[in-house]
Order: sequence, then structure tokens, then C-alpha cells
Amino acid sequence: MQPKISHSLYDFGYSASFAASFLSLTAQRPDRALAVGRVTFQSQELYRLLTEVGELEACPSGRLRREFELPVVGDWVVFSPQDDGVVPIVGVLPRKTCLSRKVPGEATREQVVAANLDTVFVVMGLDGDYNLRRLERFVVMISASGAQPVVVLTKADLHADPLGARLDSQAAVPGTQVVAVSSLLGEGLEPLRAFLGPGATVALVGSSGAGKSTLLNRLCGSRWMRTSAVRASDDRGRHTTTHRQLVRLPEGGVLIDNPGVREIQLWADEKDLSGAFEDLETLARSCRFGDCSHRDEPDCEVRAALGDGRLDPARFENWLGLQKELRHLERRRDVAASRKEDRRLGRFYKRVQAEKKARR
Ligand SMILES: Nc1nc2c(ncn2[C@@H]2O[C@H](COP(=O)(O)OP(=O)(O)O)[C@@H](O)[C@H]2O)c(=O)[nH]1
Ligand SMILES: [Mg+2]
Ligand SMILES: [Zn+2]
Repeated sequence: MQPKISHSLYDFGYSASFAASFLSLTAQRPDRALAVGRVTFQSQELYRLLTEVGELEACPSGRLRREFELPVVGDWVVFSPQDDGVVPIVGVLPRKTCLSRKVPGEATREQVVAANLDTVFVVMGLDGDYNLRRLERFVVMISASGAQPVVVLTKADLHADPLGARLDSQAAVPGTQVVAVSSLLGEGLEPLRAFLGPGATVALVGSSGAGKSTLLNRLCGSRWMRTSAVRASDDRGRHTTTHRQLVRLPEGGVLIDNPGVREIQLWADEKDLSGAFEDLETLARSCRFGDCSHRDEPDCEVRAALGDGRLDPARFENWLGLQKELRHLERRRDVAASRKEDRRLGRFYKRVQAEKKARR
């Protein structure tokens, strides 16, 4: 049995607007007793929920599986309480923010990796991991999610000039706060604490080995509530031991370690580039032509900035590359959407034909 939580769900991110959604959802199901919980862990069909009566194991109902994409870590879900055993999840409350990527490979589909994040720490090590172009990509991805990105450069103790690195990173993502820390020495962490606390949801993303788990442990110390590991079956029916992905802090607030975004396949719009490239967009607005390609047009402010060293050429190339990628994605999304609509209409006409035939 899990220890009872002495906090209210509001300390872990619940809010008046989630409560309103919950009420309108329960009003549609007056026949059932329903309760709300937050997904702390997901592995295939097995879920764990943080609820008012402690942590519960849960599983999406058949109807939810058919009608909605499956809930993810951070979601607030509606479940039907049981006396014992696994509780069925019957609904997902509308998300406040939603961190998504394109599914890996050729398919043009969105994959939601975490929901209802307020802040995302983009964790990057000041060692071999350090890469400004990847940083720009991450910030675009998080801007698209609706959450606030904060860049955390870890392993400052391994770098000869951490302040210089911080300034370089700051130039790559001008609108975003950049912090350099050493989780090893416990240095520079103070600015991060402003984002934690009752009601706040913070996720850590970054490549493997960047220092996410070490940072999480530093931020929580021994103060995060260790609870027993989750026993889950893998797809071959073996039992594997996994740990919850969302941890709660005793003073309220939650941290999510690595919601699976090591490789960044963007699922974003061109407008989401502003999060990382506001300065470039400002420059581009001063070009003589509104549709300037910044290659060889006259009176191009972007080229002028490249010429006098105000703009890093690698950053400029990454901006062009991301623009191209997002335009391509938009076209593919349009095609995918119209194919889906075609399939839907196809099914509709088939049904109409079948009904006609049955009536004859
Ligand atoms: N020197 C130093 N090493 C660190 C720091 N943070 C993490 N590490 C080391 O980097 C390695 C990967 O860290 P980990 O937190 O597991 O990375 P994750 O894969 O992002 O969770 C571990 O060996 C850590 O001890 C730091 O601030 N300084
Ligand atoms: Mg880790
Ligand atoms: Zn231009």
C-alpha cells in the first residue's frame, strides 16, 4: 500500500480549469462514481495514477482506446474507482500544454510525449554533448508545446570557460533563460528553484548522458518521495522493474525525468521558430523585400548582420534549415490530413451504400 498523500492534488498541478473540465465530464456520466488522477507512469497499457487516495494502477478503458489517443505522463485523467485491482481510465481532461514530436521514420504523425508541463529544462552537458544547433531545435520544440523552455548547461565543472559557454548559448536562444550548473558540486542551481514548487510541473529533456537524472536528484535531494518501483510486464510477458517517470516533491510540484525526446523530430509550426530565433525574425523584418530569401537580394539586413559579425553563420544556416523542415512538415501534414478525410468519407459512403442495399 502506498502512503497516503498529505497534499491536495492542487499542489501537484491540478487547477480550477481542470476541475471545471472534470465536472463537465462527470455530468455526462451521472450513472458512475468518477474520480480524477494524474498519470505518473506509463508502459504500454499499464498506468500509474497519483490520486487523492494514494497511487493506483490503472488501464485505459476499451472505449477510451477507441475514441482518444492514449493518455501520457502528466495527463489528468478520469477513472472509475474500484474496491481493489486496476482502475479503468475513462477520460482524459483537455491538456493545458502538450509536448509532441513527429513519430520517428517516414510517417507524418504526432506523438505526444508528455502533457501539462509548465516549464521544460533543456539539459545539455558542457562536454561532448554541447551543441548549439541542437539547443535551437529543442527550444523550437518546447515553444511549440506551450511550456516555457529554460536551458540548463550541466557539468560546468568540466568546462574551462562556463561563463563564455553560457553567453554563446544565450546568443543562440535570445529569448530563453540560460543557466550553467554543476550538479556534481551543487553549484548554480538556485535560479532553477524559482520554477519548482507547489502546483508547478517541470520536465527535463536532453540527450542520454546529459545529466538529467543527476540534476533531478540534486534538485530534490533526498526530499523527493521515493516510492516502491512499479512492476510491469514487458511484451514477452516477463516482469521488468521500472520506475515512475513523474516524481513529486514533498513541498508540492512535480518533476518529469526525460519524457522520451532524445532524438528531436519536430512537430511544430513555422511560427514556433520565434521562441529561438526572435532576433533573426526582427532582422528579417528590416529587409527591403518581405519575402527576402537572404541569399542575394539588395538591402538585406540579415546578410548585413552576417557581414559585420552580428550573426553567426551556423545559426543562420540552422534557421534556414528549420524553416525548410517545418514547411515540408506542414505540407506533409496537409496531405496526411486530406488522406485521413478521404478514408473517413470512404467509410461513410460504404456505410450509406450498405444501408441502401439492406433497405432494398
Ligand atoms: N562532472 C560532472 N559530471 C556530471 C554532472 N552531471 C552529471 N554528471 C555525470 O554525467 C553522467 C550522466 O549523467 P545522468 O544524470 O545519468 O545523465 P542522463 O542520461 O541525462 O540522466 C553521469 O556519470 C554523471 O555522474 C556534473 O554536473 N558534473
Ligand atoms: Mg537519466
Ligand atoms: Zn534578407
